[in-house]
Amino acid sequence: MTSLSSLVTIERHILDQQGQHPGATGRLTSLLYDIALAAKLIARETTRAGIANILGATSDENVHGEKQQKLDVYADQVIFRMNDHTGRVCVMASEEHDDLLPIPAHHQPGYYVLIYDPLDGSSNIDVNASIGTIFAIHRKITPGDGHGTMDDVLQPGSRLVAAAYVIYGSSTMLVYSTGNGVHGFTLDPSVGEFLLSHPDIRIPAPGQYYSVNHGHHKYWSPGIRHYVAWLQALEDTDRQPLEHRYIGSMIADFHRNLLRGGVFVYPANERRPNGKLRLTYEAQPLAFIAAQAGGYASDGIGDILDLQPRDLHQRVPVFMGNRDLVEKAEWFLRRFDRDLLAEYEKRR
Ligand code: P6P
Repeated sequence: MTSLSSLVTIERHILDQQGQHPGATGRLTSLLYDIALAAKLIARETTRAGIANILGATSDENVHGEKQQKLDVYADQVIFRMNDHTGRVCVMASEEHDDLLPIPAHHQPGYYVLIYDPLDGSSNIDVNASIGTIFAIHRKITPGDGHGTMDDVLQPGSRLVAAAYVIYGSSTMLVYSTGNGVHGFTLDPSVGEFLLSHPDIRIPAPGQYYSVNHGHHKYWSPGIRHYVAWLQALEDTDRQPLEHRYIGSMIADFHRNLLRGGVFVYPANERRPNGKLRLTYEAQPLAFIAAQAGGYASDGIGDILDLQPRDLHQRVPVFMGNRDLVEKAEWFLRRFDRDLLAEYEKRR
């Protein structure tokens, strides 16, 4: 029988965390609870995607020209509908929509900004690989208590109030931070509750894994090639190589590296001069979580949390994980890719 003292639900934990914020109003707590509820609804569909005829692609494409999978349309709609009427959010933005998602006119806008990637790695749905949802939460910074604007959304990651991701894998986990460490919860489907399973996650050192798509090698810059060779210890007789693990679903790769130590790398390359991953709803929230777990996230030049986003769907090169492994990437890029970095810096 599980002892009652060990049954910490996400609601209990968020409330306890809130207790550490004197003057907290409980609005963020309620917003995080709404996010956990949306995660449960999405988890229910991901675990039965094959049965619920929710597999496969729709006939539509998203703003990036990517075929929309039925499940990410469902996830996008669930998250919006769980938050559009609560009076806690002033504006939302989603990977699936070109523009902002305003709060419907008949609902009172709130104090927070919710930006999300409803189902990252959704191209893996049909092959049953782990996929994930990513959330970023900012405070409204524009004056007044009306609807939020793009200025409220395009804030540096250093101003994030909270970030979370959900991984739908062998079990469903929700990992979040409000700036007081990183905490993981595992969904107990028998009771429909997220229960604390990974308190105070710290990224272990030294990192064990590196995650990069070797199929892009021919498009890599000299700096990236030298960095990956270093990760593989190709020229070092006195150093062990890191293990290569790459699922092609960032949340799954990020989550393993967070728990076991390692670095996730999606660099700029010849075909993607700004990388593939988006700043506001992928890189920023994961950089926030990585930093809270004692790690670091860089675009190859500096801290991703310091970047001022220019566009909602702006892409950014990403190196996330153990600080020493990420800073090594910065070193190799400075050493071998000076001209490329100068060009990238103009677009940064
Ligand atoms: P590639 C999924 O489409 C995604 O955005 C991330 O989840 C994943 O890490 C990456 O793209 C995979 O991209 O180019 O290696 O197939």
